[in-house]
This record gives sequence, C-alpha cells and structure tokens, in this order.
Amino acid sequence: MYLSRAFIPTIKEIPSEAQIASHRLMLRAGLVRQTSAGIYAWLPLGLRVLRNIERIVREEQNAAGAQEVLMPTIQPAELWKESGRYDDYGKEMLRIVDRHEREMLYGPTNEEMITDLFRQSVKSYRDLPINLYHIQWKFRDEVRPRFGVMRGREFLMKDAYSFDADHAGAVRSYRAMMLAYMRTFQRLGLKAIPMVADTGPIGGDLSHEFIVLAPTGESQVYYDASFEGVDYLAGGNSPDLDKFFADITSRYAATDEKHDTAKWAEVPEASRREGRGIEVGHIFYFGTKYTKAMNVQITGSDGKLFHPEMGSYGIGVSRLVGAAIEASHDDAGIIWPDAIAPFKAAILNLKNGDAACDGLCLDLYGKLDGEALYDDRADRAGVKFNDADLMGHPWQIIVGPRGAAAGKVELKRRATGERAEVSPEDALSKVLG
Ligand code: 5CA
Repeated sequence: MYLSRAFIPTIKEIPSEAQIASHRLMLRAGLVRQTSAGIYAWLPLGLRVLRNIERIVREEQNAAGAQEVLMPTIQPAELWKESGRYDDYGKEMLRIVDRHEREMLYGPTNEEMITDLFRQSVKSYRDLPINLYHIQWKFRDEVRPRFGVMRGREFLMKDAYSFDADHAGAVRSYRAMMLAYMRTFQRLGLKAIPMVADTGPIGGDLSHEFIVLAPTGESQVYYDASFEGVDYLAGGNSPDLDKFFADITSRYAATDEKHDTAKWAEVPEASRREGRGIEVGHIFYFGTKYTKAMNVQITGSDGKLFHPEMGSYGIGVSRLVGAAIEASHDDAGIIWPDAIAPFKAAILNLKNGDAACDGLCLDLYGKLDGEALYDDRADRAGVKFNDADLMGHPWQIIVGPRGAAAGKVELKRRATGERAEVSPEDALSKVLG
C-alpha cells in the first residue's frame, strides 16, 4: 500500500476521551474511529490487525477440531426465554422489536442459538463430540463503554461451543480448548496466563480466564513466574492434554477475586509476580445447564435419552487489538508483535523523485508483495520517521540518496530501535525471515 493513497487518517492531538495508551494510539495511528459510544469503525490499518488475529484464532480452533459456522447477530427472544436468561440479562441486552411485533435481540453470546441448532440436527451419541465456533460481532449495552475497543458495546468475539456425551468427554473438550488458547496467544506474540475464574451469568462450575499482562489492565493478578517460560507450541499435533492441564493448573495464578493468600504463601518468594492484566479470553464448562433448560435429549449407547454436556469458549478478538498495544508500546507509538502487525515493514523514501531512491523503494516494495507500507509522501524525513514509529511496523527500511547510490539501505527494528546499514537483499531476508 502506498501511504500517499492509503486511508490512514493519523491525528496529532490526543482525543480527551481516550484515557489509556491503546485507545489513544488506535485513534492517533488511524486504526479505528468511534461512530457511537463504544462502537467503532475499523479502518484499513486496524482491520489488517483484526484480520491477522482472526486468522490465527481460526487456525488454532480448526487444529483443535472445532468446526467453523457463522450464526446471525440478530436472535429471536424465544430461545432466551426458554433458557431463562431473557430476563436475567437485564439492560445489557439490546432488545429489538421487528415490524411484526416479534421480539428479537442483538446477540451478546450464542449458547441458546447453538443449543437450538444442535437440538434440530443431532439425535445420537454417535455424533459426539462436536465443537462448533464462529467469529461474529456481539452487542452488550455496557453502562460505561471505555478504553476504546477493549470495552466496547459492539465487539468481535470468537465463541466456541462443545457438546459431549459425558463429563469425561466434556473435560477433554475443555482441556483441548485451553491448550488451543495458550497456543493462540503465544502465536499472537502475547504473554497470556490462565487463571481460575468466576463463572458469572454464563454459569457452570469450571472456568478459566486468560489474562494478558499490562499495567493498565482492569484486574489485579498474582501468578507464578514459571509461567513465563512455557512453550505451548512444543507439544506438536498429538499433545498429552491431561499432562498439559495438570502442569498448567499446578502453577499458581489468580485474579484478586479468586486470590488465595494461603496458597500464595506456598509459592517461592522469588517466583511471586503481581501486576495488572486484561482478560482476553474466558472458557466455561457448564454441563447440562442449557441442554436441560432447553430440553435437548439424544439417544445414548444404552438406547436411553440423555442431556449432552456443554462448554463455551470465548476470545475477545477486537479486544486483543487493544490488549496487544497495551502490552507493547512506547512514547513514540505502537510496537506490533510480528505475527499481527498490519504490515511487516514500512519503506521510507527519504528523497522522493531521486531516481536511485525511487527505484530501490519500488523494487523492495514489489518483493515484499503486499506486506509493506510504502511511505512515498513528499514529506520531511522526520515526519516519516514519526509516523512509522507511531504505526508500529516491526521493521523500517529507510532509503536515502547517499545509501541508495551505494546500493545500501538502513534497516530499523521498531522494538529495539536498533539500526544497521545493509544491502537491500539482507533487509528483505530479515523482514521476511
Ligand atoms: N459465552 C461465553 C464464552 S463463548 C462468553 O460470552 N464469555 S465472556 O463474556 O467472557 O466473553 C468472552 C470474551 O469476550 C472476554 O474474555 C473478552 O475478551 C471479550 N469481551 C467481553 N466483553 C467485551 C466488551 N464489552 N468489549 C470487548 N470485548 C469483550
């Protein structure tokens, strides 16, 4: 993308409603714009990040055996009356009446709808286990939407729903999702820690939150430093789920709601870590809560009818964009993890119109094949440096007339600030490697 043509409306003044770094930076760097309280339009730069996160989430859900569907955003109220949650959900639910006076709602989550879809089509234990997920917009009419996309009213969620024949199967599904989550966050370039959680209005008695560490997080967290070195990708294609779960749950981690000072005291002092965190995912096992309430029965191996066991598994896809920035930025701007950066590199042409500079930039741009943002604007070098730092591309390839004449470029790593004069070939292999 040529920056001179790109719809990336950066702004200099910091909007007063933006209290935290990610909100300010997302507005300043032109990633999103607010259209109503807690509702955002995603602009090209922000959308590329959102899509990158979605892709990794999807790959890991598929790898864990979940199947993608796409349910609507608008749901009939009847399903929620069946489960008993229509009244419980209160003012957070956006209720709609259609022209035929039918009660509808904008979905805040999809347990009821998926249970209904399951009920219509699955009749036998032989069809289990099944895990279905979608990546879809949700609406929750939060009293105080704030922190930009981190606590929006409309937000993008990945939500998966598992169905199993018995408790042991449901526990297996839960552990498989937990591992998929740890792999997902690691691939996104984030340090996330699973913590025992309250189940809230979703219900059930086994639940974990996934917390990304960041000083502005809403939750106070306590965890064992040994979490920091775990490689969740090491298990390959056939991981031992029980070993994984035993290992993870043997380490201490809790938000303040669940903090247990006696257990905390058993963690060696040198390993105790305290900080703030952002909840980017939440998983729940709730057994037969919905299959009973909505009267879902299928035939078991003994020929008798039974209620299948369920779990639900959410990831805040749009919240992750903000969380990643909270976890990784400096005074100059965003520092994207490589895996989710909107572009792998920015190419900064310091002398537009100089034949050597233009030629070298265009050559690099072609070879980066859609992965570069080319700053071809007629602006001063300082403006280009500032914008590249603000937008947070992992690499900057800086092309000036003196270097270009000698066949050299400058390569800057955004995260460390390290700069080196290298050949264009070396720059490309670093950026693409
Ligand atoms: N049905 C379950 C799991 S599918 C559920 O809705 N879980 S949840 O309420 O915990 O939401 C899942 C994730 O969505 C949260 O961990 C959080 O990352 C994200 N999320 C929740 N509310 C918001 C919000 N208002 N703005 C942005 N993201 C949100």
